[in-house]
Amino acid sequence: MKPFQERIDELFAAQEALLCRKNEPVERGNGIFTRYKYPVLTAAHTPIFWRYDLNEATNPYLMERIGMNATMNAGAIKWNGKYLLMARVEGNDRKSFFAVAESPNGIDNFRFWPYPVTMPEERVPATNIYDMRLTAHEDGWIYGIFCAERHDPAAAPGDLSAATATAGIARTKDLVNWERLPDLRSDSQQRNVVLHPEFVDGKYALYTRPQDGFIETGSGGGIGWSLIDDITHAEIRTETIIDPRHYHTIKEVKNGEGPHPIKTSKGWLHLAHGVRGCAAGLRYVLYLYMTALDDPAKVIATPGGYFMAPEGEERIGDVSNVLFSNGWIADEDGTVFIYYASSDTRMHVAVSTIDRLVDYCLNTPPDRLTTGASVETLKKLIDRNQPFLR
Ligand code: BGC
Ligand code: BMA
Repeated sequence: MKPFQERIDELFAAQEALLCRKNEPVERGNGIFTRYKYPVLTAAHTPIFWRYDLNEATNPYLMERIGMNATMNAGAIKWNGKYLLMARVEGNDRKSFFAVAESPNGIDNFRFWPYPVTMPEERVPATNIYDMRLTAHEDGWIYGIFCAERHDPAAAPGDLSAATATAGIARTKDLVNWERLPDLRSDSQQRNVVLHPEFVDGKYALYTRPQDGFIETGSGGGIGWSLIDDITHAEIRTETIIDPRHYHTIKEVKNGEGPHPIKTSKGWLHLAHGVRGCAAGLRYVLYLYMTALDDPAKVIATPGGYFMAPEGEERIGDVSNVLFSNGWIADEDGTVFIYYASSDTRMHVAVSTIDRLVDYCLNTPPDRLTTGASVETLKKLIDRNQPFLR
């Protein structure tokens, strides 16, 4: 066996090469966005000193002591000129936790901060927390809203899978020290709850996703909207569905808001996920929609079908056939970095611009819900293109 120090040096050198690898755009896209070749975060990006005991006396074989299984579903924010991902890191023990990874340019060189987030507990501690949406609110706080999962106290004896999903709420000024607020009170279970960045009618505004059970949305009709009187005791009193699910679409079974929408001159630009069931299980894809500038709950554009779906290696992972996004960053120059996870395993980036994404939303035909209507829509484009064909 090589000397201990030599083995350690090799470990660090190999990781350094991974962390410093330059990312490359994948050319020949669809004009809407550009994918980047390498995942921006994987389990191998987590610090070596999280996983290994570096003391030869207690770890002579230099074995991993705490395994990291995946990095996924990251919130995102630009912070002091750096691109930050609030990753959902999942250990080999299936517990997720939050950890910040920082990049100078948004596309590569993501490096974890030394410690994961210590999230204060609610009155009833959660078993698992995941999928944080970050919102720098106009009240001056940065909020993180995430799913807090607990074993269902009403579960039948022996049923160890029945669980409850609740929106956990916390806020911070520095992304290190968090103040935990009471979980969102709601008659239904909630996942994919997102805070709108501005006050609406003087109130905090939440995108919600009511669901009857832990997995099934049941009568939960889609992405909801609710105004909240007091964010320090957040409670849903009224909830309206603004983006409904629909039979035989990409969001037949479930949908959910991604990160908070981006404000553009033409309206609020939203990124969401849609889910359908198939023989292979649930298929998660990403879609966009827009709402009115003066009324973020009023849908003004619904481009049909998916915006991004799993491709190549993205298709495979712990939960295959899944793209999920809860983080994007709009830069001052109009560039948009879309951070998405594939198959609950790794994080990627795709890059576009506000202008392109708005053009996509306003000019992609909506889903008119039947084959007949889709063929008519297609024929119209073919007709309009005739003069341009040589
Ligand atoms: C998992 C989530 C998943 C949810 C519903 C949770 O236990 O951690 O990733 O979205 O179950 O399937
Ligand atoms: C969900 C999400 C994600 C996850 C997806 C696929 O319900 O909330 O946590 O990526 O399932 O497992």
